[in-house]
Amino acid sequence: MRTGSCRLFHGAATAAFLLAALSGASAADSGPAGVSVRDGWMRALPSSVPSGGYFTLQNKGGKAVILTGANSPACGMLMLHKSEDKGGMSSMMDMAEVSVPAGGSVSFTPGGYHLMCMDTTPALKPGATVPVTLQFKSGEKLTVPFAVRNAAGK
Ligand SMILES: [Cu+2]
Repeated sequence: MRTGSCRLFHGAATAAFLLAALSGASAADSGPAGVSVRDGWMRALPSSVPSGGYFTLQNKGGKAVILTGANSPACGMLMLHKSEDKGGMSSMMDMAEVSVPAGGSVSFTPGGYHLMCMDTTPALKPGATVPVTLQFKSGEKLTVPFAVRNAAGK
């Protein structure tokens, strides 16, 4: 019965891990199942100028997720924006929600959806890493590190 006991042990180890993860503070910020963030970064600009945050939100889960907001200790306020080109004039709109379909992804890029970091703190300096927490309509949150780059995006 070697296999049986091995499986038993594995099950116990998994349960212990899950318990540890659930009781840990970070577990509450692990986001909806299957949802992850890739290539998160924020552009540091001279103080008091709003800074953009960019990333790709991937949803490998079985149902659509809806992003409703974001926050970061590096920003007084972190807003969901979308840049739009209207007759050669670029403008930004506040977005109340951004939906990511099941099995899909949404890219936040300069010129499209982006995060807008208002009232930046000194933590937002090139070379640093700042945490960003994404909030979903389900009430779940996902906290990920964003790299801070300079005005040129490097
Ligand atoms: Cu903006």
